[in-house]
Amino acid sequence: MTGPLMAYAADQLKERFTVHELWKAEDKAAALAELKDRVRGVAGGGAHIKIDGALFDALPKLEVVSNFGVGYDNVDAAEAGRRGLIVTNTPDVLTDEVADLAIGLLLATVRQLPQVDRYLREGKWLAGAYPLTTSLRKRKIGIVGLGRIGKAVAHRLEAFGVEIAYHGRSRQADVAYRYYPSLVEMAQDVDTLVSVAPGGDSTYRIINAEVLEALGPNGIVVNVGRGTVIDEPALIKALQDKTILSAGLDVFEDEPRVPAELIALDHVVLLPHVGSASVHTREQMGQLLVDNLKSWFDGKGPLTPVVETPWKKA
Ligand code: A2R
Repeated sequence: MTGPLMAYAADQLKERFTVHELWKAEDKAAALAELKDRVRGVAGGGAHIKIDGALFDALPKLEVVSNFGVGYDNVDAAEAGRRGLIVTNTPDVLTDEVADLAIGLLLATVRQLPQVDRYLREGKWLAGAYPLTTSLRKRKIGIVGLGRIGKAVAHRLEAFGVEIAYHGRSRQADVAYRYYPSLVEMAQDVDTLVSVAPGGDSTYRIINAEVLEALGPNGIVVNVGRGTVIDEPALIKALQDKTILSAGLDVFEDEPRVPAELIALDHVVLLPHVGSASVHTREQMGQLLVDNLKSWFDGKGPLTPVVETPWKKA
């Protein structure tokens, strides 16, 4: 294990395997040298230790990396693929939970729910009603990354009667929403962006100053994918000078460190990366992490390999 995992998953791993807890070692290089010829699987989670070529070099007997989470930008999966290693993630089991959270965060941002709650607690209601807010009515929503979670968000949004468009590298065959190959062009036509795109080089800061400018003064950005997808300094500036209206963020570039400039802005809603963080869904994710490793070491192949390390049964 490269980082702490919930007991639900860790206990199952310890029942079946000999588990070494790398993040607890004070001298990680020495711990790795000692484990060199014994480690065949890695259970990864969070950003504690980068799972990359250097780790693969240190563990020559490694066969499989089972990642906790659908996003695996903490793993160099392309390098794993080149070396014939398998990487697995935890897709599908968290889709509905993250989509629910995205809708909650969107509504919280539009109707300022945390701010309104604070208003009541601070006794301000006694002096008068909370100022009127913006509305979800008549909003046009552009989804960045219409994958499993993006589609679940869109499906929920249909019930709200808002217009839906999306941007990604390719058109999705199974939906009728308007597709924009250009993110800037979509931002020009919508007033709300919901980002559910993965991290990594290809999405690094694609929601940049130009996109925020195109979104305009009524613009709202919601991000439940990865913090690196937004140019955070550009977002802060756009919020400070009112280039856009507001933002609802569950993910940040350098978690758990959130820029003080964002925290200082009262009109944004900030969550500590809780998209999938319910007991139910985290247990499902933990189970899939465990089941991938069990399946692999039972000789049955991985259950959910990532695209960079496809699996073909021999
Ligand atoms: O680009 P496409 O057509 O392959 O669509 C994928 C989109 N995507 C991108 N969109 C714009 N620019 C890119 N460079 C780019 N790379 C990928 O993101 C696809 O529609 C979507 C990802 O969907 P799934 O792979 O089905 O992932 P899922 O389960 O929806 O999770 C999305 C992300 C995770 O990677 C975590 O970062 C987070 O949500 O939890």
